[in-house]
Amino acid sequence: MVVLAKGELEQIALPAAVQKAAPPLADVPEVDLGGGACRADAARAVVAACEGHGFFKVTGHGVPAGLLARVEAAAAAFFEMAQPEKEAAAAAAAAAAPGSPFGYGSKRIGCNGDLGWVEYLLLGVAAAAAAPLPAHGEASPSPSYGSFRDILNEYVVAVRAMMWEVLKLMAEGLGLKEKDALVRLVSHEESDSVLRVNHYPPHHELKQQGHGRLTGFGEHTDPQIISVLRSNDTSGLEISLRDGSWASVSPDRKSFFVNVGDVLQVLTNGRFRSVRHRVMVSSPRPRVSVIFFAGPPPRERLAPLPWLVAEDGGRRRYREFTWREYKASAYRTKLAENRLCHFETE
Ligand code: GA4
Repeated sequence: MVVLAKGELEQIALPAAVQKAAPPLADVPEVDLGGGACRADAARAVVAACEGHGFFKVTGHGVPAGLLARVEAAAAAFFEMAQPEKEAAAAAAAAAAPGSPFGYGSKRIGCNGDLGWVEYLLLGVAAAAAAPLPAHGEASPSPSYGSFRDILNEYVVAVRAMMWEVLKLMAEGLGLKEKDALVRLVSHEESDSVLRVNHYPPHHELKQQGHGRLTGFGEHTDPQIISVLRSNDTSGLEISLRDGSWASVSPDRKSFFVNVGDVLQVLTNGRFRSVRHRVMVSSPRPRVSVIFFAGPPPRERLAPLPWLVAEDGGRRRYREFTWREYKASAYRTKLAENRLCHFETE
């Protein structure tokens, strides 16, 4: 990890007044996909969680524990490599999509000056091939990156299947006539999804200087439809509650955590909540998380679903826009900004 300049330290290290750790979230909503509950109950639980925190835990997901362990080990090995090696290894991902944020990054998040105590790998996911870029089989600059990419491909296939199941349950719980209305958006061959692997290194030296808690990834909402996160056993994730306070989410490496994204808030006419969240770094152990952000095709026209507008007494809370338009607007914002306000009808 690169040494921080003074201005950067001020942005990442919190002032003493906000050093206090957030209390744990007491009622993490849980959805068991393993058939423990009847389907209608699971669908109701998904909807209630999306309306409440906009966040829930998924158990009984069917993604093999062995695959999760391999992803975790490969990610740790990747981030242990020397800086130039990491940059070179991931350069192919950036070259495959020029002008995109893809590739390896350290501290800098997006392109509008956001900083965090994090290094990451950001990869585009080709929906048709279910493969992060660059596609499987291409020459890789290092054998270790090549095998990491293969493991991530396997992970994407498994997580997508689980995510589709969650989206089907959502559609059922919302009473949509078209049961695959949401799955369709993320499974199209042009669907624009992203895989992010984050590594939050421990910060022994800064801790000794009195900076107990650092901002790993600053507060924000995710722009896409849903995000599916899995982390190792290190804490750090916090979500914002409706009263504006923050609650920490206890890590659970056996489960996944699902976030409602901005587009899903729009599709549901504001019924589901795109949850504001952040990652704070205070643990002596590194945190590693992998997040799959499922987005629609760039040309897709997005607007509140008619059924949900009707249920809301005909009030349409957002205007229609394309995902390309939304993304362009999002990339002009800083992380913490409210990106949906530009698309509200009143
Ligand atoms: C937040 C969710 C995903 O990590 C991400 C991020 C993206 C980036 O890191 O390039 C953004 C951020 C995220 C929202 C606003 C813009 C874009 C950084 C930023 C300041 C990959 C995404 O899709 O949006």
